[in-house]
Amino acid sequence: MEITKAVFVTSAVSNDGIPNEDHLPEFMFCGRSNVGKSSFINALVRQKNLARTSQNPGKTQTLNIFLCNDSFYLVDVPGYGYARVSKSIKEKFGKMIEEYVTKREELKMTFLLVDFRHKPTEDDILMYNFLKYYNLPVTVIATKSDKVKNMDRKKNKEKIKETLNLSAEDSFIVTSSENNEGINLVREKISNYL
Ligand SMILES: Nc1nc2c(ncn2[C@@H]2O[C@H](COP(=O)(O)OP(=O)(O)OP(=O)(O)O)[C@@H](O)[C@H]2O)c(=O)[nH]1
Ligand SMILES: [Mg+2]
Repeated sequence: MEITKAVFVTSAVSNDGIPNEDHLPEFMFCGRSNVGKSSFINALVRQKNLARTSQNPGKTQTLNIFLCNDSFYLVDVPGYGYARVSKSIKEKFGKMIEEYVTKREELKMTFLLVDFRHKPTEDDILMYNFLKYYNLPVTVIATKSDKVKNMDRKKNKEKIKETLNLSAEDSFIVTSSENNEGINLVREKISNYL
């Protein structure tokens, strides 16, 4: 599947702010701050600046909704694990994502982004278990593969799967928004669902 049309719809701070009267399926991209969620969405839709990205963590601060091919939504959410965000903001982000994940019937599949260079953090493990608890299909996306040496790929892959205790039914895809590795596999995941 190609995403031939992708438009920003709105930013929301709660489920009520997301218009979806047609009940189109929604796909969420979550993960640590700076892991590359917004860049990944841009790679997926082949647009440079649809989702706003930054070198500094903490860029995305709301649920950002993009309508694709007039038939489904991609949802970009604030990252977690960013030390310099105040406690009250962290709680606000946490509540926003929790409400979205637990109450949103249109949310059909989730993508958990982790950095391919590093062992998943405690927050990553919590997020993965949280999504599993709500019976949401999870695809783990390892990001920034362009920064990983060939000789380290196998080792890093195993480390991530093992640390998250990845279930057999969940997919794991190595990707790069720089050179587009794996991006097609994620488009396929979405089109298989559709
Ligand atoms: N080399 C490389 N850099 C990447 C890749 N994906 C993202 N980046 C860089 O990582 C930084 C963070 O990217 P974002 O997409 O803004 O990250 P985010 O997860 O949306 O961050 P928050 O909105 O703060 O939660 C930017 O400097 C991107 O250019 C990748 O695949 N390869
Ligand atoms: Mg972002």
